[in-house]
Amino acid sequence: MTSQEAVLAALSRQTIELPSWAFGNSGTRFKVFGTPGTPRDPFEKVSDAAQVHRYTGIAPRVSLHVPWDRVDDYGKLAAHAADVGVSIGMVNSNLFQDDDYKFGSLTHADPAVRAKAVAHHAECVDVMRATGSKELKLWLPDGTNYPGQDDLRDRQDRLADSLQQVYALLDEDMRMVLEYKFFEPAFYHTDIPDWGTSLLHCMALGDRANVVLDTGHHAPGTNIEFIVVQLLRAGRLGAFDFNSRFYADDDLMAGAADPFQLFRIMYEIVRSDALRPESGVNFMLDQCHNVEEKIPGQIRSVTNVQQATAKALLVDRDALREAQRAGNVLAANDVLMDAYATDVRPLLAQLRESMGLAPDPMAAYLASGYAEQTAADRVGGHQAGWGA
Ligand code: PSV
Ligand code: MN
Repeated sequence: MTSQEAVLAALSRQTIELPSWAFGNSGTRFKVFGTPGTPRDPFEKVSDAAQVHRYTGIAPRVSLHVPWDRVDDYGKLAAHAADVGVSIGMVNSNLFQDDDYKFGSLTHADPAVRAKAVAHHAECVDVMRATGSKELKLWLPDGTNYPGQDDLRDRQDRLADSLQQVYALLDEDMRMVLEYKFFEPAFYHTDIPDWGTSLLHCMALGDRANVVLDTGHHAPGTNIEFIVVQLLRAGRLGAFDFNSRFYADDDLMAGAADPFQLFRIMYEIVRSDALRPESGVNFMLDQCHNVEEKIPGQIRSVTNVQQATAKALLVDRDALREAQRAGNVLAANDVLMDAYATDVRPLLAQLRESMGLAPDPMAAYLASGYAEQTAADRVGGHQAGWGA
């Protein structure tokens, strides 16, 4: 196999999972804007996600968020997904939109609130069984705003206990991934603020609990690829939530703010041979499209991740190793920068044509008339939004 063939082969196996909530309306705490054609229920969100897969060929799964994607018949939702050419991926629980969780969910001082938060995961596991999903994702908003507000140590102990109960709900072939975030909504302390805390809890739980790295959940300047290396070494990188940020957890399109960082992350993935679907890393997007069109926003994000991956695969690893061993700093840096500077768009067009797809997914989607059709069809009803 020539190296170009090897790169194309690796790219043809790459998959990226889409968040159902990217297709609903979203905004900031100031305003959520409506858009014509926005899905009104989870079925329409899945249909929109399928459009992204239809034109990119590498986005075959949709992640659900419960309760945002609650339906009467989950079997029907999974069947609808199959009809439109995708499947249900992770199920994300929601511990941040219930009045009872004001002072915490799985960490709450009141055992009744903790029990409620655990029970919510039993519902999520039922959704997983009904949809064929194998992964449960947890993110906790838990934390405090003021020193002394609650006991930091007790909260960790309660968290460990609650997580054990959630883990025990999983079937043998299911796994759980635990996300961290350094601040927000809490401002003084967060109960799972970083990868180390998430990893410690995962290690205490067992082999089927791994860490989720959301690229927007770090302090500015954090070397995220270094965290990727650590988690891969430990065999505990469960998933990414890709998005990009200029300030905090901005949830902008992946690769829009810092494409070089995305390349550096994907290089470490390739370097550790973790791109293969069997590696156990789920490459997901977690984004909100507040001002841009949603389906095109997802297409752009998928192709940004794909471009970063192609560049990472093009790194001449032999030349890099040689330069590193020789202590040739500039030559080593050049090898990486050469790959990063490569225009991979022709290669990706070639890949798509070999997959029977149009070379330019964005142009093909825009020409399809889907946006105009859904804007005309989806009239009346309540548009889906972040939180509904
Ligand atoms: C929290 O900020 C988070 O990143 C979690 O993944 C949530 O489930 C998601 O955002 C909701 O958009
Ligand atoms: Mn996330």
